[in-house]
Amino acid sequence: MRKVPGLGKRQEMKLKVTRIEVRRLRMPLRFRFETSFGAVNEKSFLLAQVFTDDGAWGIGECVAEHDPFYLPETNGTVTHLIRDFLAPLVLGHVFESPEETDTLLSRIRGHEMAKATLEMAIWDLFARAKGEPLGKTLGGDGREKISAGVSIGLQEDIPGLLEKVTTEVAAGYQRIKIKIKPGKDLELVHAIRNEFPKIRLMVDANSAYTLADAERLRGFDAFNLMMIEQPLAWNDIVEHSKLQPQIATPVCLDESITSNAAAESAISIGACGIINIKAGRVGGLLNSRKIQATAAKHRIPVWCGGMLESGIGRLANVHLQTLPGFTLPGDTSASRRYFEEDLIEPGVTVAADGTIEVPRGPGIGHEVIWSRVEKATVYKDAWTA
Ligand code: OSB
Ligand code: MG
Repeated sequence: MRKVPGLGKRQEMKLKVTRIEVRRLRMPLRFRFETSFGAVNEKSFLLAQVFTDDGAWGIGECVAEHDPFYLPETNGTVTHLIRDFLAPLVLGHVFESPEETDTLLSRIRGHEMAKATLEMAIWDLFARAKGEPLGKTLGGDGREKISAGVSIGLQEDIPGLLEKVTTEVAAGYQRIKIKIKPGKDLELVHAIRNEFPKIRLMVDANSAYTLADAERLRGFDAFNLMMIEQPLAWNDIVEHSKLQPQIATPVCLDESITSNAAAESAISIGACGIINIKAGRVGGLLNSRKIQATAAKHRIPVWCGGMLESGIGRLANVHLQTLPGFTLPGDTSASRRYFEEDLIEPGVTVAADGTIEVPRGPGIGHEVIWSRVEKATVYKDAWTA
């Protein structure tokens, strides 16, 4: 990026993407993470880097997993989409703003995770080129810290779960989320509430229930939960609108919200009281910003979800949470919880008061440690304009 002398802050920036690199990485997780849809011991994911001819670059992390058990996309489908449909549109395109990316890719239906991977790399490219933190480029409110929460997977037994909760509460996390599924639900919450009557607590079912379970789900109302996340089918907003009036605990939607249109629909039919925003799930940061604005208009709180990201995606999540609507602690936790060695330095850390500092450096804001990226890389592909 050449900076044009004499032009003010509002100078027009034109960035032509001439090279895209996509790699798949494998990183061991420090714990087994079990949800109602499966369990993982390692993080298997894609990173995309976009380049201009004069050496500017940006990086984006994909939230797709090895298998299509959370949502339909996988590392394989994302690789296919980028190679055959998205990279050809991005390569050679002269971007005047990161917002353009969504329009450029709009002819492709669905494949939000694939689109978000490149879109987030292009946001990072612009932020670095401007020499400012990603959150600023995105239009964040300039807050210096965000509130951190934590997501605890299904455990072997209740004592094991209580031990995890104890550890995370002691670490300062401002909100505890636990995973549930039929057969492992009310008694978990009951046990936690006995020991921790006052903590901010919520549950995430990852679509493990049906409307026929409404009475069971109403049982959660006794435990003063902040919300119940995605109790019903991943693709069914209407069913959630039928459940919400039957329970007092606010429903939060995760899987069902893959676009701003879905957010509008869900809110308009009363399917949820809270929305979990994951940039990777909604096609990127622009759509995250739109959903946040839609929710704010209807006074629906939002928070930022997580997908066990490496530091690269984790930092993007930190910046996203500087947008005004993010009022609740999210699922962004410390790098150390997940990995012996993260891909960034410094790693994301959580202070004793349960906050994370927003990086002030350009782009995602911390240094990418390329030797670690290389070590974790299984394969790499590159395309040039
Ligand atoms: O539903 O929020 C979810 C992880 C993988 C897939 C789906 C979800 C999650 C988490 C983990 O809850 C949040 C995190 O620690 O990154
Ligand atoms: Mg969830």
